[in-house]
Amino acid sequence: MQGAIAAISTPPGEGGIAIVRLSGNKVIETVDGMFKPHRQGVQLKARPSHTLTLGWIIDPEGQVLDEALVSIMREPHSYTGEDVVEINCHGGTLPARQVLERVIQAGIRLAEPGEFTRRAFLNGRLDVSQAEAVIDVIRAKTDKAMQIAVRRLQGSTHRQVQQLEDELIQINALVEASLDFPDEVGDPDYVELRERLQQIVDQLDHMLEAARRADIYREGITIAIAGKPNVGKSSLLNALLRKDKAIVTDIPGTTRDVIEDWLNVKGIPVRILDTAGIRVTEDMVERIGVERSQEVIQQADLIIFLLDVTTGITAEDQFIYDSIAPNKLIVLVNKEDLDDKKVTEEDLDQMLGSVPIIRGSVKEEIGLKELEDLIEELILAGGLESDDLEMVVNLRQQQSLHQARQHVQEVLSYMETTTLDCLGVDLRGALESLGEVTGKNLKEEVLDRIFHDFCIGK
Ligand SMILES: Nc1nc2c(ncn2[C@@H]2O[C@H](COP(=O)(O)OP(=O)(O)OP(=O)(O)O)[C@@H](O)[C@H]2O)c(=O)[nH]1
Ligand SMILES: [Mg+2]
Repeated sequence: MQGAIAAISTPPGEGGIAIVRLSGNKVIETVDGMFKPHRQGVQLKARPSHTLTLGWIIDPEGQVLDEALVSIMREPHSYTGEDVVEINCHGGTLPARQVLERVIQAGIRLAEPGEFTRRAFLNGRLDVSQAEAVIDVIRAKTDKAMQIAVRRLQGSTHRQVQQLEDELIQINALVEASLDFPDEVGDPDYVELRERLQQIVDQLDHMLEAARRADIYREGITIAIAGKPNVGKSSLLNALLRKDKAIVTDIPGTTRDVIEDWLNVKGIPVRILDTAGIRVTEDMVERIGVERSQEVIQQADLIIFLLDVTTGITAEDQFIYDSIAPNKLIVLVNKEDLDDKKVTEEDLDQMLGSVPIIRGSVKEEIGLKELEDLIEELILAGGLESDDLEMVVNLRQQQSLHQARQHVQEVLSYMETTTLDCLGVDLRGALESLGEVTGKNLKEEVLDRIFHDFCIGK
């Protein structure tokens, strides 16, 4: 067991309880030295694993710091695989801080970010892809993102990669047999070899494709609402969010900053941005707002471009349209509830070509359902089939899978024309890259980077 570490594992601020977590050598004995159980004569070190004990945490002078429920979990059946103590203090910042300070006084070191999880990894409780899934579980913004992360936590990636590794090891053995015993074994069966390697490439492609599509569940996508002043952008934001988030007035130039919020579209987290109406303006504050808006519009994955039916298509509209790539655009012709209609089909045809167009009224909620369906359709076009869930890997793992694929592809390209020991080099390269996915072959600095993404106390 390694030296003991401790941290507050609950978020800062007020709450029902706060937990100070300890892991490592002699943590149970150390807490015994600062704990006075309500039931006299009880000692934590004599208690069985996975039990709770209620009592007082006391300072060296015997003064009570807090009442706490202390749980102990002995190695190897704990999160880290080491002896773990969790002190459940009263909520609020102070009790947990005082208890942590007391623990540190007793000679236990403060944990680094992710150090508990890192120990779980080092003790074989988790592989790296599971450790990374822990972060995704913590950060999941929708049910679907959570579902994907939990699957990975259960080790689904590990099993997939293991199968590919087994297959590669067998193929490598075939190649080595031919290399070591050319007279007895002869050349490998190239037709069979090619078939089996191609299957590995196909499987890797499948995993990479699933990962790419799953990314949107984790990262989400960004939709920007764009248009000239007063077309109804903020009204649309409020309607989509079903709350009064942005200020709406009939004064052009109301919104001066980018306003954002999250929507959940079939499990995909969608960041939706209301922007300042884009126009040339002398007002300095508004101008900064316009610049910011132009920036976020450029970066958005999808843009809802609003036109005002009562103004017709103006030079301002044309200017905004020209700055947006048409492949990620939905046009909403707004204010159709009003009689003064100046946007004709011909106008739209001429300006927009094949971009999807909805005519409606945000105020009267006409066309909103249609807009939401269209957004959903466009987003889900890049979405995930349910049986792909098993295969989702993160960016780091995608890179390793990609490298493995390159190695196997190399073997396929040169199989008949190169020497057997050259093939062996690439086969072993592929195996090494696959080992990185689950963390078997990860270098120390990569591990450092992974675990530093965690919060302290996890
Ligand atoms: N009649 C009618 N009025 C609307 C409709 N949508 C928005 N409006 C009105 O248009 C005015 C401007 O709406 P906003 O949502 O503030 O427009 P905006 O595009 O955010 O404007 P800026 O922030 O100034 O760029 C308000 O008075 C709204 O009530 C609609 O569908 N029909
Ligand atoms: Mg606005």
